[in-house]
Amino acid sequence: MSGKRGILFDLDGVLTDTARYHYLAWKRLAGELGLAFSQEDNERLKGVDRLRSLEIMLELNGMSGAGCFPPAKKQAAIARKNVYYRELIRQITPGDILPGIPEFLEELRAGGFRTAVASASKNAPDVLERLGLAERFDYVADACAIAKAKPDPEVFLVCAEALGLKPEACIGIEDSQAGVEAIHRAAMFSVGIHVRVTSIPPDLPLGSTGELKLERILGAAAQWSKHAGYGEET
Ligand code: B16
Ligand code: MG
Repeated sequence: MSGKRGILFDLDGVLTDTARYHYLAWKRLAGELGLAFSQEDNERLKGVDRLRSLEIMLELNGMSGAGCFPPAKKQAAIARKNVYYRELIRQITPGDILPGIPEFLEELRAGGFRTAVASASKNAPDVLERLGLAERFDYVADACAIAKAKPDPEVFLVCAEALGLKPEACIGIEDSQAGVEAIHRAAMFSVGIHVRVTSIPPDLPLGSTGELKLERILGAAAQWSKHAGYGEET
């Protein structure tokens, strides 16, 4: 990995903690639909897109059969969940940026890194605006234009291309298992923030965003590059 590099950020769970708002919105919908839904269940929805999230909820309730929930009813349900979610995110302010993120973004700017947001959320532009971060990234992926949801690598590959970088010149930061798998499949170095590992572990697991320090990440990525056959660090 030499020359220009990119750092690709997930949004929900990395730049800010919207997981609790997603949980509250899903919980409200579940209550209306008579479905059981716990905080533990919510872990499985992290990084997963809206429709797939509903499908997981239905599966957990033994209602995955096609007859149980026709497509139109699914669309109506996820639209309603989004209305509830949007009500909740109105309260987001710059004070909701997770610890260490402003300092890390400064480090990246000073070091000449390119940055992008690789989120599955169609609400990402609104959330970034509310956080006061909309202008801080070189590129924000449009979740509406991403055909294949995480764990597919598409959103990370789209970000790398938009930054004019090869995948191996990029580092992805994620809080979800689906996201880490997507970074892995994009052939990028992955940093995990408090990821509950169920299959693929992040290349660098961290406990919180406060641990995002450029020197540590680059050191670990350099080791990884050698193993992955991308050559020496410059
Ligand atoms: P929306 P990320 C993901 O965002 C969330 O983790 C996930 O829980 C949510 O269902 C998904 O966005 C879609 O969000 O309903 O707002 O389009 O973690 O990829 O930034
Ligand atoms: Mg996330």
